[in-house]
Amino acid sequence: MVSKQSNLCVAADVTSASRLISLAESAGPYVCLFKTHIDIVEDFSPQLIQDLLAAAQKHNFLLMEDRKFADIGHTVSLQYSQGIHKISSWADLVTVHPIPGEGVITGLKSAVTNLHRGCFLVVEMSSAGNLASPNYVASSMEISKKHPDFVAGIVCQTSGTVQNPGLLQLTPGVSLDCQNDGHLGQQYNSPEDIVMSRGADIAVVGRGIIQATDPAQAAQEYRAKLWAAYEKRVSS
Ligand code: 6AU
Repeated sequence: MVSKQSNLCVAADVTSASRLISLAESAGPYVCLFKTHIDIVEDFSPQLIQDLLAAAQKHNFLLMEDRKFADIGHTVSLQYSQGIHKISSWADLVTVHPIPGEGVITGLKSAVTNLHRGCFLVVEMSSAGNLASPNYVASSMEISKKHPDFVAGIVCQTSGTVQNPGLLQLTPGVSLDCQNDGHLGQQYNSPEDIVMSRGADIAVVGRGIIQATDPAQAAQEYRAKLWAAYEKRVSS
């Protein structure tokens, strides 16, 4: 983040391998994290993973697979390491719903004994009407404390949810142009609000970049605004 002066994570929600790699090449220089939903890629192949890893190395970003694991420990350990995507073999980071309890984390950890891997716990969502109650958030934060060797951060919306300075706050729902996406439920804030008022360390931008006419230029613009807000917050 510091060397690239970037607290931008791009949400690369695209359905073809060529678009995914093209985004990694165009937005890659401006992001610290490249977030995938690998199960929406229609022409997935192991070669795509090799190409993503090469882009990650070339442009110095980490790969996050937004799998949102949410099952019992045994099942998530298989979902993480097996099947056609073999997520644990390439994704530096994954997302996890704490709804099953601590076993979801011990299950994931059991699949990656020798790899340098981590997760982000999704404790609050950006969507309208989401079910994260204050009790759910508090209990989820308790779980996060038990696994500092694997929980790298928290996906949440509110400043103050993350009080442990050892955890990064990742916050989606960021747009320069829109306040929502209609009946689909997403809710957006500006880059300044997300960092200054909502406490994001890293901000997730999807359609604001990937649907822009020039994704590289949009990524540059979001990076500059988000980093300026971050520097302002940490120096105030
Ligand atoms: O900017 P968008 O709305 O095009 O994309 C937002 C991205 C999507 C969602 O799957 C993801 O952020 N997301 C998450 C994550 C990161 O876990 C949590 C959440 O509460 N809201 C949300 O939109 O790839």
